[in-house]
Amino acid sequence: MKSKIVSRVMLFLLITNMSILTFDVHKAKAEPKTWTVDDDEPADFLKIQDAIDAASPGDRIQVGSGTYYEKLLINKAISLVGERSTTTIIDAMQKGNPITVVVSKVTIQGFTIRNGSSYSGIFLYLNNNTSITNNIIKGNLYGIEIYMASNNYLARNNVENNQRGIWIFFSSNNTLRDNAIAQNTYNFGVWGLDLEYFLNDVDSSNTVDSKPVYYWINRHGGSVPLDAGYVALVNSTNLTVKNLTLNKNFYGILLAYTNNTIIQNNEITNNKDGIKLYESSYNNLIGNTIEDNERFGFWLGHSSNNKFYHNNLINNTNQVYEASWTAPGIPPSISVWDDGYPSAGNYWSNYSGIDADRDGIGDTPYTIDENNQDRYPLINPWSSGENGNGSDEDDSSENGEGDDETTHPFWAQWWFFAVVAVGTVALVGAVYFLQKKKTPTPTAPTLPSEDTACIMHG
Ligand SMILES: [Ca+2]
Ligand SMILES: [Ca+2]
Repeated sequence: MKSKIVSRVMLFLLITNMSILTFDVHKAKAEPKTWTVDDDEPADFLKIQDAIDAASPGDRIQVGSGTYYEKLLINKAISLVGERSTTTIIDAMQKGNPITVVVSKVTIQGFTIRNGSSYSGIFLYLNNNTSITNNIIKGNLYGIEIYMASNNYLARNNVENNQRGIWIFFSSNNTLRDNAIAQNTYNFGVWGLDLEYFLNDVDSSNTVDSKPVYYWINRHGGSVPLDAGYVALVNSTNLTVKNLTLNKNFYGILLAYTNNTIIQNNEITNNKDGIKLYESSYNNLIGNTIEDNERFGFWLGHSSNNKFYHNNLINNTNQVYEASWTAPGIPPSISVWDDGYPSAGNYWSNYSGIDADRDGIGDTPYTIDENNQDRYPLINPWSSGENGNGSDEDDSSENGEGDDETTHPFWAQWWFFAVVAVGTVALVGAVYFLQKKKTPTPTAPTLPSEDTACIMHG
């Protein structure tokens, strides 16, 4: 009986305490506070981080014009508002991320965020529902790095002169509007190993070097406009990407979960990777010039049955990367790398074979790996629309055998084919003899160590 009374008293005390606690929480939420920060005028704080440390979730921190040499850690759901983006400056002095956000429901607006050097201007990590608007972000490794963070909103930011502009990595459903991404070594990129990580809402109000971003999801039919500065096709089919100049992005063109597209006559230079295919098949990549890309010309992951021909691969650090070479568990990509003879394959600037019969096609294949080889590598770069090699847009005359037969005398063709046949027999004999002496085994290229994990790092 006594113990029953004691337990009832304890229960009463517990409930009373809980209701007081609940009341306190509600009270704190009901009255968000505004804190002020200024470097040279009266304010609550001199340093922004001191204001963050003092603030409660829901509070607003108003920062006056000035330069704040700080690395901010935002671990509360606060609003951080600068007086004016051009005059309210957060400078990390090359010592770390100017701003790291590790909680949800944060707002950052109206700052210049600079000098992270080898760190990220704004690093969003594992958070949601954060709003980054009206900032100028420069002089960092990444301008804005979004890592495993979803449902965030980025608008009207100028992201310029960073090593990388905006990078969305293993993150879903982020919305980007009117961001001007310019003069970064690599302006924009999105990466992840599942479809959900490519499902971000990036419309063409965003620009890279003043050209629209076309980040298309779930499209079936249509052509990417000629003013494109960035192209990603996600979960799409039957699209055309033609006659574009695409440079200085993480990837010149990204295809993820996309099939049956035509990628033709594009000029893709100075990206990290030229054309990246992930979980994408039955695409035709024809007549593109892929030159001087920092890492790979073509990047392939789990993407088979694509057809590549008449592309020029020139001076990319590695011409092709195939994910199964370094990522165990990913099935090899197996594709077609030529259009048969005499239409031919691709031009590879590092091809070392010869053309003894002078038909413009190398006499030995260009081997990518054991599953992929270009049987008819071009000796000279393909030029579309010129007389030399002919044009891909001009297929009817190229393949119009009927017309040719009626206009050429029979003996001319017979003579021509006889010479080719004798030459081929001689050549095959010579090649066979040489190969008996030295049989090369196809191997995947040795990759620089930083690239071995690139299936994860994108
Ligand atoms: Ca001031
Ligand atoms: Ca030849």
